[in-house]
Order: sequence, then C-alpha cells, then structure tokens
Amino acid sequence: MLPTKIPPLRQHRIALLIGAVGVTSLLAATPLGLTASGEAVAAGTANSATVSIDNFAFVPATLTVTAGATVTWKNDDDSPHRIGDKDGTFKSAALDTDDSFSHTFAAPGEYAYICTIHPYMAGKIIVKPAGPGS
Ligand SMILES: [Cu+2]
Repeated sequence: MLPTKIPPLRQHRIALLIGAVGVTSLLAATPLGLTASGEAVAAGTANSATVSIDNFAFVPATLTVTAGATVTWKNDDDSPHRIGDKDGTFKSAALDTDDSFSHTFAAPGEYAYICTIHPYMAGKIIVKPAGPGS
C-alpha cells in the first residue's frame, strides 16, 4: 500500500539484528551478576537474597526484596554475630564463622535490624509488595 513500506525480507533482517543485539547484551550482562558462589544470580532470578556479615558490618546494609523472599545472612566474619530486628519479627542464634540464618519476608515493609551482640551493627531489609509481573 504505502510506497515507503520496507520490503518484508528487509523487515525480517532488521528483526534478526535486534534479536541478536538483545541476546548479546543479555550474555554480556550475566557474568557481571555472578559472584564466586553464584548467589547474586539467585537474588536476581529466584525470590531469595543473601546478606554477608563481614568486618562487623552487613553487606549490603540495605537490601530490597519482594514479598515472599527468603533472606539468608551468612557470617563471613571471624567474630560471632546474632541477627535481630527491632520488632522481634526475626531473631537468629549466635552465628559463628560460616554459619547462616534465613528468614522469609511475607509482608511488605521496612525491617530494621541489628547485631544483638554488637548493636552498632545495623542493617535494613525493605520488602516491596510482589507485583503482578514478578
Ligand atoms: Cu555482631
């Protein structure tokens, strides 16, 4: 109909090109999300995430997840630590080096927590409502 219409074969080739670029950028992005243990991939795809405890600090100090996510704290420090939030929603036992503790966050909200052994160690979990697309 339109004189400026792109021939069907050419449209197909453009679509292939766009597809190839999309796959390439996906492949390029994937290794950046990897940690040595692959935990960051799990955080991005499955509904779980890990907070590392190292050098008397929570890493990341603030973590955002969607409702239903399971957060695992892992003590990578040489000193024992014990997780507890201010409202008593979750509380771990004392975690020795390499010990971990998990809690599933069903309800959206902001959960500030500390190490109850070293109260100056503070962190926060932000739980967003799970959207229809997630
Ligand atoms: Cu501590």
